[in-house]
Amino acid sequence: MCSTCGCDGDGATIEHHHEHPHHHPAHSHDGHIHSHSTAPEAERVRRVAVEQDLLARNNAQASTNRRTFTQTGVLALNLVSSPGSGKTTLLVKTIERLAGQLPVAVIEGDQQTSLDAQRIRTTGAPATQINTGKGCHLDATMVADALCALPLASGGLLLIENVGNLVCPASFDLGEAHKVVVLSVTEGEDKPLKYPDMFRAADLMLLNKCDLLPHLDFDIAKAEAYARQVHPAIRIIRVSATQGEGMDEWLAWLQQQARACKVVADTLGRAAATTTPA
Ligand SMILES: Nc1nc2c(ncn2[C@@H]2O[C@H](COP(=O)(O)OP(=O)(O)O)[C@@H](O)[C@H]2O)c(=O)[nH]1
Ligand SMILES: [Mg+2]
Repeated sequence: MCSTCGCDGDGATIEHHHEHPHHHPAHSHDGHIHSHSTAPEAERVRRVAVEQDLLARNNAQASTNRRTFTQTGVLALNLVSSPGSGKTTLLVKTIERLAGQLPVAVIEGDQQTSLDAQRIRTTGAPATQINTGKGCHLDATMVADALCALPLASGGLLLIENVGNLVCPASFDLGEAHKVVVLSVTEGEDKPLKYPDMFRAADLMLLNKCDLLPHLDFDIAKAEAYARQVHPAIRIIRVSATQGEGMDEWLAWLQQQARACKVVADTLGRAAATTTPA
């Protein structure tokens, strides 16, 4: 069960391309977590302990993932948003624009279907789909398992599209360098205030579908102010995945972050080489 909402993630399957989907029990979410105030105190304490254990185990696996990314020199990003904000569209356009410049691999998270992984594969990029079943977020073990089937190139990108949900994915570290929250202008300005954990957890907010602004009653300055109210240091880029606005700034940010990851990996590699006895 998810420690945040009590949803059941036990039925997750990972579809490796060219393979049949298989049941994936390794990351079982055990425990039964609800936060009803009427639960007896002992039961409440037990549930809090289970919840803490669940998050501790996730954090341990996330650290292992992060070490892998750091040593390999891969920039791993966790894209989070509500359903339909344009994550997959953004990923497809991003991969197309980066062709020949940066190697990109993608992990797709949805409760059901491989539709998004199929959309990514049309670009030629390798993609692995994770279906979380009743689960509402990806966890670090799902990502570790999905990595087995994905090529990670030094200096390249691993883009992880999380399950559409502005709540639970905020609590689950996948080992990413940054969470990137996508908010589309059709969702209302108030979402950063209503879901502050997510906007606090993200280092970058992509404000998508800006091409629709002339048709909407959406106060973009207010949306940005709300995001900064909950996370003063959050970086914001206004984009339109379909029309291209802001994509240059987003791509420049990606390139800069990817270069920084490669520099760290190269430095670690040289340090390891000089300390290894001949
Ligand atoms: N007008 C407009 N529509 C967009 C934009 N980005 C995505 N969409 C549309 O929004 C819908 C949901 O997009 P999708 O990428 O599937 O969202 P996801 O659920 O976050 O992966 C699709 O119909 C897209 O064509 C955008 O920048 N502008
Ligand atoms: Mg999608």
